Amino acid sequence: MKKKISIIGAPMDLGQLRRGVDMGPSAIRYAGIVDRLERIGYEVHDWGDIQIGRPKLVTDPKTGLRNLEAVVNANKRLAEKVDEIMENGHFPLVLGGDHSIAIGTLAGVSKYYDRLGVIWYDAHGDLNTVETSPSGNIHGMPLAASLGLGAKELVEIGGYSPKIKSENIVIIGARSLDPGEKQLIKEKGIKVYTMHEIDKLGMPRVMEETISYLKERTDGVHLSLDLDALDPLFAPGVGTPVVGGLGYRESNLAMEMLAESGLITSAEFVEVNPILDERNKTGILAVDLMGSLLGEQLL
Ligand code: EXY
Ligand code: MN
Ligand code: MN
Ligand code: MN
Repeated sequence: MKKKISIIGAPMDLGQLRRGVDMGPSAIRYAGIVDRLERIGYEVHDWGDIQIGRPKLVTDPKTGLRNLEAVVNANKRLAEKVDEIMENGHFPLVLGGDHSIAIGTLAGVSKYYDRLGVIWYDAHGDLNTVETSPSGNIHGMPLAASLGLGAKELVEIGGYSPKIKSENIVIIGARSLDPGEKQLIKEKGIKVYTMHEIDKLGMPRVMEETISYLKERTDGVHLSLDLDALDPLFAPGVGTPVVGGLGYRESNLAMEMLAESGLITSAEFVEVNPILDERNKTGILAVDLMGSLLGEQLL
């Protein structure tokens, strides 16, 4: 019987300031994700995109949060859809949109597990709260919100909190962390492989350690992959590029090792912005990584 994957797009650009990332889901579809997964042997259901709305862009005068209400409402809708996909027993593959959508994805997924793990593949920590955010952009807060930290409206999406525990998180690719995030990582003992550890240990060792670390303590693992984890040479189409990032093959190897491990139970690929891209290079890269994650063989 064919394994079933349900794709859903969240064309979200309200969690940050650069227009264009709302076209991420179409850029990924345009790069051929459905055919790619069918060719691997999956039965693919494309649920289309959730409604984001085109609200007036606002900043809360008290908290500095941008577009809070619209981001919350869209993530509630995403959580419901992802919940439905989980109930159908399909593998949820969520296409972003900026990284604020991870709040909705995790709200839809984590209730199906007792101890959900998360691999946060990202140049950033996305661990900011109202108090620590330098920007008020909610795409810099989803991991904190999913831990139960930050604005109540974000933390309570899906009707429960927290979604995940700090000991079940592994951040890979970090190279741009704010002071408040570094503080939180230390306080909570979150496992982080910055670019320094990755350079020193090599991706094979980082993935071996990550896989065994999560295997022994979780009953499902969500991959939240922000394309800005990769070096801008390979992924120019992202809103917050940071030089000195992960390589093309290095990231495909990471995905291939995750595929071999059988660990990943849901995934999202975020921050693809075709307006900032070169001929959909980042959309094509995202589809390559999804293929590797979902078992594409080179031989
Ligand atoms: N840490 C910075 C902030 O909170 O504004 C930048 C966050 C970028 C977030 C992108 C999605 O990874
Ligand atoms: Mn339900
Ligand atoms: Mn991110
Ligand atoms: Mn990022």
